[in-house]
Amino acid sequence: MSAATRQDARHVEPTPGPTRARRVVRVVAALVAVLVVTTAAGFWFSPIGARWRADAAGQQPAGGVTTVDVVDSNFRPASVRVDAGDEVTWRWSDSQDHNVVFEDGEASSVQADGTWSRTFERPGEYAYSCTLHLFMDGRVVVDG
Ligand SMILES: [Cu+2]
Repeated sequence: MSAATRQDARHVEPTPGPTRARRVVRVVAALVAVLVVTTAAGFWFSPIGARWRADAAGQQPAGGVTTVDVVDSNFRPASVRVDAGDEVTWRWSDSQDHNVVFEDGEASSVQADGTWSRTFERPGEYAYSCTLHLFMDGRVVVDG
């Protein structure tokens, strides 16, 4: 009985090498996961994260608004809903230069003041951003 137990113990006894390595890998993986989560959370709640959270894609478009303010490195409101044929005007009021560049190629110049307008003839969703600050983005939803 005791011999059998000793033999079982010998069989069950894991080789220390791989088990230890596996444990180290597991601990490192856990630490990396914690690091990734805390970094992501830190970013999410940082001022830049707040801008990302405020991004156009996550916002309900403001209806009946045809003037977008370019202020404090933001488009306000970042998302607007207009009717086909409407003209939307961007009004700069910032100490930094910005532009409005649409995915379809329509673009304002780089400017710190003044205005730029675009008329939207066709229904659809038009995404744009400031190419100098890629976190600045917006969209125009055009109803038919
Ligand atoms: Cu900008």
